[in-house]
Amino acid sequence: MRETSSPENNKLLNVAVVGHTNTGKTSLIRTMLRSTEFGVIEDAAGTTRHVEQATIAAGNDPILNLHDTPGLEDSNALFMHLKKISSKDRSLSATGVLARFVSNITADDPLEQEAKVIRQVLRSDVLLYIIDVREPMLEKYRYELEILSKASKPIIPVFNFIVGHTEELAQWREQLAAFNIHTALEFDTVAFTFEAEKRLYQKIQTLVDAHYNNLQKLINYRAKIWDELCLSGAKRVTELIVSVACYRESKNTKNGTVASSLAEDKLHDFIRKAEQLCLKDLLAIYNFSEKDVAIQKIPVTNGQWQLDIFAPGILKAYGLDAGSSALKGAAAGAGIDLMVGGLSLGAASAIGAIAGAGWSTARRYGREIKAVVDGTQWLCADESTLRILYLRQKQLLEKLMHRGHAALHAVEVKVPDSERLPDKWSEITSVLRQNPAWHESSVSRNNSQQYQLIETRLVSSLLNEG
Ligand SMILES: Nc1nc2c(ncn2[C@@H]2O[C@H](COP(=O)(O)OP(=O)(O)OP(=O)(O)O)[C@@H](O)[C@H]2O)c(=O)[nH]1
Ligand SMILES: [Mg+2]
Repeated sequence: MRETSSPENNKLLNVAVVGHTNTGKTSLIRTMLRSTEFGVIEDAAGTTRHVEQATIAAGNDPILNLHDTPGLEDSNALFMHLKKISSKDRSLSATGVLARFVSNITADDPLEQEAKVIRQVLRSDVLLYIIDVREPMLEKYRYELEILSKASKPIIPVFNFIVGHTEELAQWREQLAAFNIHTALEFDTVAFTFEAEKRLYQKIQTLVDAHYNNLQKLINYRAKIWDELCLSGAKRVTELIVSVACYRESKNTKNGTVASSLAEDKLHDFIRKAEQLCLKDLLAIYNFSEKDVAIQKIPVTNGQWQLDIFAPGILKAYGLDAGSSALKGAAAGAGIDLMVGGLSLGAASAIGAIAGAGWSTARRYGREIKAVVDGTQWLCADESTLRILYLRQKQLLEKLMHRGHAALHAVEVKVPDSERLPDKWSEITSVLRQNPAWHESSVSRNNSQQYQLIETRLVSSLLNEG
């Protein structure tokens, strides 16, 4: 325990979120709260009219209060007003000038909105100053900074709207240095990463030492929640891959092509529905709204994938080479793969296999063997379908976890398919195909070592840990 770390009277840390109007103050608070319920967000100036408070907790322990404030609209007028106060009473300190301003303001004063902000600033321990980097550092921002620094509270500039604005960002950093502000955060509220949030708390830790331990508690708590969230997403996708790879649709070849295309339709239908359900679950797990989906450019409309998994252009859309040897032939449609444990069930060899097989083989492969005798075959999801299913969910997961944004400024590197797929992919899919009973969760499946290994491989590869 750090000596200095018990805040006076167990008072919560108070963080004021301030800045020019329409810079994303309310959006940042929503992101930090993981809630779309807080405040009102609009692409218009003066959306937030009053100071609003929300508390961030680590489980049941409240850690800090966030205070949303109205945007500063007329910093020039406020600056001049403060100057007047200080010239009238030269004995006032900078903070004293601010205090005098807020105590003398009347309800109908044109600076009443600004007074609400300054009142909260004076009551807070640290200020998050939100900047829309798309705007140059105009005079109004200089005034804002001059005014805020009078409060003698640590100021952490937070750069918002950073995506695609590297140059402007560099300019802002340079100009803030002139105000002796050398620490700032990049925090795109919509392209948010857990790392950025962690850095934000760590910055506050260095500036407000009395709250160090409490903030550490919050960081650890949030890290745990984040890991669990990532894991449940990856597990949900694994469940999808497994259920599809294990799935079989029987078709009776004796009834000819009609039965065959019916079986194919049924298989396609099953896969589409399974993917759809997984999408719905993932959006729910990550608490993604329609708007988030649009901002992250996820190719989903009304909760549905824009491109059907069996659409002709899908291989290309997911960067798969239709001419690659692994996919040749397989891409033509759902293939039949009845290689069972090295036991080929092609009609000719099946006869021999049955003749030579012992009781245990017959028990294990009984259904397959009977099926061959009956002329029943099974359709399984083919290689290209499984690959697309995997790659599409992996891409989706990355977007949902906002991982993709870490490399926003980098040119996208084309990674060969083989490296994007999990280690031993073919072995995984082949084992899954041979275990149709695994297509649903069961005690025996979940206790099987072979299954657990596959699950671990898929999960760690989805989380890029493989
Ligand atoms: N692309 C993008 N848009 C953002 C981001 N942050 C906020 N916005 C949008 O910017 C607009 C303003 O956001 P608000 O959170 O209402 O801004 P504010 O600073 O609270 O505004 P006032 O309360 O009016 O002072 C909204 O349309 C948001 O959706 C961001 O990081 N990236
Ligand atoms: Mg607001």
